[in-house]
Amino acid sequence: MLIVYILGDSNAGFILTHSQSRNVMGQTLTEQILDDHLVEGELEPGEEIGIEIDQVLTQDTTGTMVWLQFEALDVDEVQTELAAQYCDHQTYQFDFKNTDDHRFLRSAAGTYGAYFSRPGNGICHNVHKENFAAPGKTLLGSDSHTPTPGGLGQFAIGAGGLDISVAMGGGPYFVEMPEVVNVHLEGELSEWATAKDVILEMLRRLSVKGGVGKVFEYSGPGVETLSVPERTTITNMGTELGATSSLFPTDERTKRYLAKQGREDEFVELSADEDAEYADEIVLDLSEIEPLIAKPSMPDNVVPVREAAGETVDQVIVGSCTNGGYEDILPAAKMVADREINLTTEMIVAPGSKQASELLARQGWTAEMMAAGVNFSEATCGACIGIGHVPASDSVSLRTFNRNFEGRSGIEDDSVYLCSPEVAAAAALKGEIVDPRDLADELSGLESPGMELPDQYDGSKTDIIDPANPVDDGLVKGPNIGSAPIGDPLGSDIAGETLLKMKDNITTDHIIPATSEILKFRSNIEKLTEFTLSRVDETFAERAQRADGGILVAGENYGQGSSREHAAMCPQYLGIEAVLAQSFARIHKANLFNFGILPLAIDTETYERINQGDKIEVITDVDSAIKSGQSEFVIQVNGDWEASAELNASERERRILAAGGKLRLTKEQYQSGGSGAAPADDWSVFWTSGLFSTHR
Ligand code: MIC
Ligand code: SF4
Repeated sequence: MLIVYILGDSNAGFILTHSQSRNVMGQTLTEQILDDHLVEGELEPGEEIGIEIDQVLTQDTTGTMVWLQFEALDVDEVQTELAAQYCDHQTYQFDFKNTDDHRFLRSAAGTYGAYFSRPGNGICHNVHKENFAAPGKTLLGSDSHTPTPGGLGQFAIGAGGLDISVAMGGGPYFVEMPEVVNVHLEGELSEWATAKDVILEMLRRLSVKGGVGKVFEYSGPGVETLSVPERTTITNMGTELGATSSLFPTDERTKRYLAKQGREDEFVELSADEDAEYADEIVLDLSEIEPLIAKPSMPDNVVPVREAAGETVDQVIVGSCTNGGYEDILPAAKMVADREINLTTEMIVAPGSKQASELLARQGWTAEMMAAGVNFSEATCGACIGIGHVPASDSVSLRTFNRNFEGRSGIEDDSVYLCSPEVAAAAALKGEIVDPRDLADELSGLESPGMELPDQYDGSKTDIIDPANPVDDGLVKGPNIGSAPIGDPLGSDIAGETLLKMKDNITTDHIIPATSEILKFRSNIEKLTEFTLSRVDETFAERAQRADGGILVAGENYGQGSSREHAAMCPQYLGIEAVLAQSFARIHKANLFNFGILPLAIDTETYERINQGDKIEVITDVDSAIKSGQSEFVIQVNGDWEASAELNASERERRILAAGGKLRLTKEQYQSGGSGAAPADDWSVFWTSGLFSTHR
């Protein structure tokens, strides 16, 4: 295997050479696209592969760090075919810090060559789908719902910000080759059943851990019955299954969608080979899907709407990257038009993009909804992460969103349900949870609105700034914008107090909550760190600081949810050197490596025996075990009993860990001439290929 690394002009980024596409028979669509982009590894499930990234996206709350890291890498300009910076999460700009972040992002996009979508133009996934998502291309985004354009045949993955910076510099993205699961769709959705119910059914069957290490590839005759927006609702929420990505083949409907967006020339016909082999198959008969709802406070807590019926509803919100499109709001609009929202229920529509708002306004639907008692928000993530429309205490909120993690709405002990726009609108009319089929029996003239796309998505494009015409003169940083922290190498000894023992399914919203009060510090790590794990234990950050670090212990699926690398960066800043968990969520585990924290897997018995406050010492020599490829580590608890813990890491991840994180390692490699030459120690022999030098 010939290894080639091509170094461009000074600071011009990493230039990849492609592997030859292998002549393998019977590939899934995932394998076809990955094979086309493969620069390292083999397409063997569980093996680490490196792929070339065509497009990247980033958003306001992860983007500031992405650009600060890009600046630290000292690369002159973006190397991917396309990069796009969106401002979508905190668009109300409650604090000058948010506005400063947005101005910095605009200046960085212009300086380095990315499209800039202005605050209020919409949620990254919606605006990307409308303007840039392209079948057959790879997309990496610093947001966990990046897989959304899988609904139009793009292979898209969510990752931590540092992975985005490196990909923008031209480096490959490394990920464990997922197992590809075939989701065979049969039949057609019946009246009142929607794409949201399809993905809720998947969550009901598989749980929030059911997709870890997997790609869900949809196939079968049911596919052509679903429009592109319906497909993207499904791929968007594949993230809640823990999946690496979700993917649909492309067809006439994909072509028509792209044509309506004025991008027909980007259509490519894609499908799995007929003799493709899948790791597993799930059969879903669309005609059997009924209206479903996820009860508080996990997206997999799914029951038929009829089982939850009768619960009083105080608030209803239609929006988010899952169901905030024109096609999602229109059914709700048709249902409430000429009717009145229940007087003790508030209904808010938060469009996913300005394109959606503009079309609905031009067609008169906004006025119809307003007349019915609906409030309108700008196109933003907002309420999805507790920014605005925080539910009242002891109240029920029904949302068309994808996540209902406890406290995410902005109030602890919240009661947030997830459902389709149809179920949401039905609840707003009746003031309680009701299956829309039953409401249709009660209200004369209430008919299933179905799915309707506009003739043309002819919204304005005034809110996207082309990098060819930047509007700022260099980077503009306000006083709250710090710098990208660069970690120190892990030593040989790790020991400390178990500062927190946590349960299963701890989300990144627990580790570094979003909400407006905290989000404004995303580019100021010192300040942000004060909020670390505050949702689990308010005293944590202070205790960690006093103890000068320590160890975290958790159950299954630690770090599920968001891609926010701050959930690793802040613990590292507090001196946390190891997390012992029964299992880790994919993006978060990669972020722990990227920020030099040792993720060790422990079994149930060990988890149960450890108590908060216990002193844990990793008695294995950490540095040499990482470097020698050893996976078994021994921990000693309270100097009393021992247990084994496992480091499940690729060679590349071990190297990142040993170096003190990915930013330090990448900088060293890139600045040492980009030759990929490993540092001059004995270990270098082991790493002959280097991080960016391995191309087949
Ligand atoms: C989320 O839905 O949790 C977010 C906010 O979009 C995050 C990104 C972030 O934390 O900034 C995500 O999904 O990755
Ligand atoms: Fe925004 Fe919510 Fe989607 Fe995250 S899940 S991108 S916060 S709308």
